[in-house]
Amino acid sequence: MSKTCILIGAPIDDGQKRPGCLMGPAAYRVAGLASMLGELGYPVEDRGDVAPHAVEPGNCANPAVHSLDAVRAWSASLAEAGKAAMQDGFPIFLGGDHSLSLGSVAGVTSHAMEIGRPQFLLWLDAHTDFHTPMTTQSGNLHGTPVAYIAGRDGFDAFPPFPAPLPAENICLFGIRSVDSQEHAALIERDIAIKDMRVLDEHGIVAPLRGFLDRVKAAGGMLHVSLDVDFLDPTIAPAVGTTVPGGATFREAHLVMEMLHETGLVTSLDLVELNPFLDERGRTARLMVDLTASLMGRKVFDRPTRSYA
Ligand code: B3U
Ligand code: MN
Ligand code: MN
Repeated sequence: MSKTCILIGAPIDDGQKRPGCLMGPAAYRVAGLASMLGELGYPVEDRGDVAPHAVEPGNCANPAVHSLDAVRAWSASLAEAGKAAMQDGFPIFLGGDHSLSLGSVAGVTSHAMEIGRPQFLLWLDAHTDFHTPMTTQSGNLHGTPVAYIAGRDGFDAFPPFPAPLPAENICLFGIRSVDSQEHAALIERDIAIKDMRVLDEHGIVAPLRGFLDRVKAAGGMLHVSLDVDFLDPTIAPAVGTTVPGGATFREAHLVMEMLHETGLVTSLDLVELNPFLDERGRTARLMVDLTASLMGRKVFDRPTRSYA
């Protein structure tokens, strides 16, 4: 029996300045995410949109940071929803901007900690999202979750991340935009950075397989965080921070198919979709189709013989 897919709407757009991401969960529902999962044979439970928790006001010494309390409030509720969903099935967080991962990854990691398994993270993104609230210049907290998850200092306004992930458990994939403060912090660490220079030379298969082999050998749980801007803007225009030179349609599907074949993925974020910027729903539909590949949709099943 397949795991139940648990849909968790996270209509948050406080982690950046352009309005619209809060329509993301609705767009995924309209694009047929639940029926696609049902057709693949998964029971689906849509838990609706999470509401942000009430939190005491916090503060941050960096005056550029905006919407701190809103993001803290969302993080608290998403961490709780994520942890609960891990006990019941396979959570899919429907964003919302990438600041939602401050909560979603905290929640799934608490669960992994409780059951005594190591948590791994695959970050599919044009950006490294490795700022802290103290280093960000844009003040957009969607640029910070990887730093939080890796246990960087500077997150005093947030609860301590449950069991920060060691560098070897993180892979940033598709990277092509890094700020100097992020670069300085990353260069000191052993986080795998599969930037476009690496992917142009080696393709996506070997670098991805290298990381997945590590997850497998460690008996890890794998959270995948898919930012729309991982994809090339010509195929996925509905995102506020387009960066040219992203993953092609075929590369992106292949990444997802490989992830499915390993059977290692235990939770998923779909983030940064801004339906207001979309063209007749094509980006929302592509994200649903990529999720279908991740969950096992394929052209041919090849149980016994190769068609090579
Ligand atoms: N690093 C820049 C840009 C950025 C990060 N994540 C996104 N954009 N989506 C910043 O604002 O932190
Ligand atoms: Mn991102
Ligand atoms: Mn990004």
